[in-house]
Amino acid sequence: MPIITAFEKSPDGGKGLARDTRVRWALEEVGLPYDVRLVSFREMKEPTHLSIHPFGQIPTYEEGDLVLFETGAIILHIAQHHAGLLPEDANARARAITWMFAALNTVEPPILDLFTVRVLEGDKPWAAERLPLVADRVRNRLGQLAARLGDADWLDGAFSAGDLMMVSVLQRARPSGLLDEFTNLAAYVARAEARPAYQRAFAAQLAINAAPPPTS
Ligand code: GTB
Repeated sequence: MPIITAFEKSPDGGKGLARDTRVRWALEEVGLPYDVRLVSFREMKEPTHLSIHPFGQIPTYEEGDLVLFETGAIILHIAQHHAGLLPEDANARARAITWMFAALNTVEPPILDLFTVRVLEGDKPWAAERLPLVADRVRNRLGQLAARLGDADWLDGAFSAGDLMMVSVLQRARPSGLLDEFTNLAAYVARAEARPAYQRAFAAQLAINAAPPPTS
């Protein structure tokens, strides 16, 4: 059974925004049971964890001799070895993988910049000036994605790892209010979140993060 790592206590308090949720979701979609090893922020930076994740982050994925980090690589691995997340047709499969890369390389960076300026740099004197610039970059990207999605349920035919990754990335745009500016994208995310596999993944991370702290 694969083992993933996750925050002992996610800073989001169980909203599901930490990146173990997307790996849990992929595992649930393909029906693969998994174990979780929880790590503290201190443990993430210690040699044992650094030997499996060079950047001292979560999530990681261990399966026999195989050790992976980076959610893109982990979810691609899961999708390539288990039915349910990639189409059989070779071209359709390549397009689904393209959407995974698009989510990670083209859509996620401006959304993370927005999180940085809103949350991590919010007290800097220049934050108020920078915020609208970064927000407009997100708006531009979401507008392009919204135009492509149109009124389709998923990005390219049936639900795929490309949708799983795109939705996981879009969820980070929700707290700023920008996701809700695009009604078809907000509905796309809601549609994905209604999937039983997502619900199980969300509940599993919530059970850890909403639990009271240990008393000893
Ligand atoms: N590119 C890597 C991947 O996709 O796997 C990024 C991994 C990553 O950023 N991991 C974060 C981490 O370990 C957790 S998910 N951070 C600790 C560190 O770098 O020291 C990022 C995250 C954290 C918190 C929230 N939140 O509270 O809302 C959301 C997302």
